[in-house]
Parts: sequence; structure tokens; C-alpha cells
Amino acid sequence: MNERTQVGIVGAGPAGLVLGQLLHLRGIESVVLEARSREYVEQRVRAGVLEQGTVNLMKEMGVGERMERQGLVHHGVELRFAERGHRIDFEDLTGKAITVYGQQEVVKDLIAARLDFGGPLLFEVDDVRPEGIETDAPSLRFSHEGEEHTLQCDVIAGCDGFHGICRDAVPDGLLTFHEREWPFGWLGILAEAAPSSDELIYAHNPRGFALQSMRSPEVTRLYLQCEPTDELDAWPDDRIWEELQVRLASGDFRLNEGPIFERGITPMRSFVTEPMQHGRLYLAGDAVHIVPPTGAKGLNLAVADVRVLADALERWFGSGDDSGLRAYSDVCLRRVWHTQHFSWWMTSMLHRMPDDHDGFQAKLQIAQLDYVCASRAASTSLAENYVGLDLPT
Ligand code: RFL
Ligand code: PHB
Repeated sequence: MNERTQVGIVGAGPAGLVLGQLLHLRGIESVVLEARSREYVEQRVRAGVLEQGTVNLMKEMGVGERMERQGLVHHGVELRFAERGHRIDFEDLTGKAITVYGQQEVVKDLIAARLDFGGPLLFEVDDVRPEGIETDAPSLRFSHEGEEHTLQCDVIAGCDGFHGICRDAVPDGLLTFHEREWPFGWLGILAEAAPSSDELIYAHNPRGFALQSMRSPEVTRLYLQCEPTDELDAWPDDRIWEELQVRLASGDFRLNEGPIFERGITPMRSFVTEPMQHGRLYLAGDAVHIVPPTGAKGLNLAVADVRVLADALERWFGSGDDSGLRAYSDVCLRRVWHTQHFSWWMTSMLHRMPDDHDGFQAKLQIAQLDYVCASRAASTSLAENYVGLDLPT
């Protein structure tokens, strides 16, 4: 079966769905191809923190209604170390806030909006192959419900995440990869328990990092640093709660516990692909960069990429001006590296380093945390990165 569209989008994660919505609002056609089922992508538990820019974009795109009702607006976070808490006041330092709203809720809202306007979105597609990306007539071959398809496109957007196939469609030797594996992972849980604090708590502890976040007034999201090779069997509920209680301890603070209904272990990685485009293939989001989750940036960065791409495509389809498309990778990579740096810095400052045999690094981390909390300049630096940088152009 032969079909045609302007933009073929691979992946219905935040990057692909936001791109599809932005293009629709500008009168540009797209088809989104997703390997997984709708249920799967709507239930996949991941990020929770939306920068103010992401929140504003959701509203501008007409998909912010539920987020505005159910999202939790936070004006600061707590850094906890040496068993004491220190608040970083975003409102005072930057005039901005963040919103805690689960990534799968963002995805649900975007899918509903797309289906509402009749935007093509195919789930459970198999064997997607970008072809002819170095020509003016690229295409996506795939199979769906047992039938082979060829989708002719003007451009292809590879929004298919870290394990996607679009990055590999670029001929060997043309992309450069920068990568660091961190010597730890995160065990993340969702528990039926009221959050024990109104704001997120990032805790530095000799036993390792811990984070209290939330999804609603009834559901707590918690993370703790673990071995990168740990299996979930090594973490029965009692052990999880005991570690969280110890690592988050401060004064008479007691973490609320409750039934755990979701759990997973995530390896920690920093990864950048350069450039983010080749021929008629434009790559966005986790397909081309991964940040460790300590800075809460991955989803926001994916959204920032496709914003740049949508503007560039609008200009090109509208007037044939391809300057935005040519600059796409350079414009995005500037933010990508700023964000890599912030995520690396937060990760380095807050985690127990396995090779820190004499405690030297831990002492430096405490000195850094102490400085961040004591100095308005340093607090502002953390705050302005956390709520989302306005990069001067
Ligand atoms: P996604 O979300 O991985 O979506 C890619 C989509 O492509 C599909 N796909 C394919 N489709 C068709 N054909 C193929 N061959 C395909 N291969 C893959 C996949 O099924 C999927 O639906 O990438 P995208 O859109 O770039 O979005 C990136 C974000 O998901 C990611 O950066 C964030 O989740 C990272 N992240 C966080 N980001 C934040 O901004 N704030 C946070 O608080 C935050 N916390 C987190 C996080 C990620 C975490 N984990 C589990 C990695 C916390 C955690 C624990
Ligand atoms: C989350 O709520 O899932 C979350 C919050 C902050 C992070 C990472 C994840 O840094």
C-alpha cells in the first residue's frame, strides 16, 4: 500500500506527539508511527517535572486543560544533606515555577488531541525502515496489521527514543557519539501514600541518593540510587522503605509508606549524537540525547528540540526557506550541551560515588551543596537551570 504525507514521524513519545500537534496547528500534515500499543505508551511511567516553558507550550497547543486542573505547581525544591533540609525558592530566584504532571498524562492528552482532529497515528507498527533520506523523496517502509506499507514523505522526524532505529539509518561514520555510563542506577517506585512534603526532596546521603517526588495528593513517586546491575528481586518492599527512610531522614521527618504499585530500575546514562540531522532525516529527543534524570530534563529537552524543528519546517513548507532546517542541529545542540552540563552537575553532586574509598568526593559534594544553599548566586544558578533556561540568541 502506498501513502503520502509531508512529515513522517517515528515514535509516539513526547517528542513525536508534540511535533505532530505543532505541525497540525500550522497546517502541516504528518503521520505518526508507533511500535507499541496505545495502552502501553499511555501507562509507561517516566518523567514527572515539566518546566514552565513546556507547561506554556501545552497550553498554547490546546492540550493543557487537564494539566492545569491536575498538575501540581511547585515554587521550589528541597536539597537535603547532612540530615538537614534547605529550600531553593524558584519563585524568589527566577519568578518561575515547575509543574509536576506525569509524562504518561502528557502522552494521553496529546494522543486524545490527535485522534480528536483525525490525525493519523498508527500503533503496533513493525519493522519501520527510513529509506532514501539522502534524496528529495524519503520514505518510511513498515508493516501494520500484516500489510506492508510505504509512506512517501517530504521529511522524516526520528522521534523514536534511545532504542529506536532512525539514528541507525544515517550511514556509518557521519555521526559522532559522546557517551558516559554512570556507575549506578535508579530504582523508582509509585506508592499509594500521601507525599510527606509539599515539594520535591533531593537527598544526599552516605548510603546513596534518594528523591521524593509525587503524582497527586494520594500518590508518592520515590527514587533511590542502586547498583546499575541490580534486579528488582534484590529490592523487596521492606528494603526499599528502610533505605528511603534512612536516606531521607532529617529531624522528625518520617516518610509516609503505602502499597507499592509500580517499580522499575533505570540505568543512568549521558549521551549526545552530533549532528542531529542527515539529509531529510531530523532526529529529536531521546533518539539523539539522554541525560541522567537528576536534573528532570529529558522530556523538556525533547520538547525543546521539536519546537525548533516545527518552526523550521513551517518556514520551509511556507516559503521554501531552508535556513531553519539547516541550522536545526546547531540550534538544538547548544541547549542539549547546557542541559547535559546541568544534569551531570546535579548527578555528580548528589550521588554516592562507588570509587570514593576515602570519602574525599563526599566531602566535596557537601561543600558544593553547602555553597549552593548559602550563596544567592549559586542558588539562582541551580534554580534557573531547573525551571528551564532562556538561552540568549
Ligand atoms: P520516548 O518517550 O522514548 O518515545 C519514543 C517512542 O518511540 C517508540 N519507538 C518506535 N516507534 C516505531 N518504530 C520503532 N522502531 C520504534 N522504536 C521506538 C517508543 O515505543 C516510544 O513510544 O522518547 P522522547 O519522545 O524523545 O521523550 C523523551 C522522554 O521520554 C525522556 O527523556 C524522559 O522520560 C526522561 N525523564 C525525565 N524527563 C524530564 O523532563 N523530567 C523528569 O522528571 C524525568 N524523569 C525520566 C525521568 C526518565 C526516566 N526513565 C525511566 C528513563 C525519570 C525516569 C526514571
Ligand atoms: C519524577 O517525579 O518522576 C521526577 C522528579 C524529579 C526528577 C526525576 C524524576 O529529577
